[in-house]
Amino acid sequence: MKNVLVIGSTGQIGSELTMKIRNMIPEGNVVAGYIKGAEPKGILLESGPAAEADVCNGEQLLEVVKKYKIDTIYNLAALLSAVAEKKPQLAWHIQIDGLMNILEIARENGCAVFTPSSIGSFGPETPHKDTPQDTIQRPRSMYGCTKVATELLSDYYFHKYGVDTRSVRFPGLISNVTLPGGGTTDYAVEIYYSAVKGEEFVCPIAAGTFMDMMYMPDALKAAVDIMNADPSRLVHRNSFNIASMSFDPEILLHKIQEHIPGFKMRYEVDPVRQAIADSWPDKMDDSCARAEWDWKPSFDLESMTVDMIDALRKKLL
Ligand code: AKB
Repeated sequence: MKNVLVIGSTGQIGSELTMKIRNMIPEGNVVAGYIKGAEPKGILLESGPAAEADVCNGEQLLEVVKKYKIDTIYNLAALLSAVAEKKPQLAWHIQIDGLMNILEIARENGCAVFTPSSIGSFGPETPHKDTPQDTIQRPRSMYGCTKVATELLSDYYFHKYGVDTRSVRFPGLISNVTLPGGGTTDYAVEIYYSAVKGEEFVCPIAAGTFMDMMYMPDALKAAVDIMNADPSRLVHRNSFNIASMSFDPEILLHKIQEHIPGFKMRYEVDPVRQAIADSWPDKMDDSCARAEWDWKPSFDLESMTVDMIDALRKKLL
């Protein structure tokens, strides 16, 4: 990995991943790819090259790949689960037509490709406890359909053309830098903002709904480590289960209350998000990632909560 294009560099994952990779390979071109209306600003703009790189515009992508001699593409363009339910055709267009553009360019230009999958690639028939690496994937959301297709297409390009595609199934990601937009797991980020601001939190997900979650530093580490992994050890490619913590809104509330005692929450369940959440795993088994590329998270709920509250106090107060 030397010259890297991060597509979706101003999004929740991209904004932090671009900076992490720039710090890792200061001698390389790490291009912050963006679409009109989501241009990079501040340190993201100042610390390296930036280029318009719309997944739906193959010619534009090819120009960027050639100009910066890109060898690795992080494809983070996506509509998250709740938004994708409102705009299913657009979600398919970005997530699958866009992916095809990237895979073709990767095939012709020898690039490795990371396109994340998600807990959203599973569905109601999937075993919800200790969800195995290889299991039933019959999601009922458009987001889930695009994630299963992403896994299949990425593996297809590896087996048929030798394109070096690898990825992970991200849990809900929690960070204090850039907010997510339109996901089912967003509540687990927004709750920290309310707690630090001293506001009551209105939770759209019902008590008792367990989902896998992960702190952003671990997610970034996974995204980098899988692309640097020794390929001879990889039995799987697209995509690996990775896990670090699983909780429901009550557990999260009580954890935050240990640090901010007066914090209050009430429920106003959003039926769209709740139906999606009910179909997702409670907790994935990530033993294949541990065995094949030494995946190991650093944060648990307690250490993440301490860090989130500290960072948001500095940012918001
Ligand atoms: C979402 O909630 O849509 C995402 C995800 C789990 O993929 N955060």
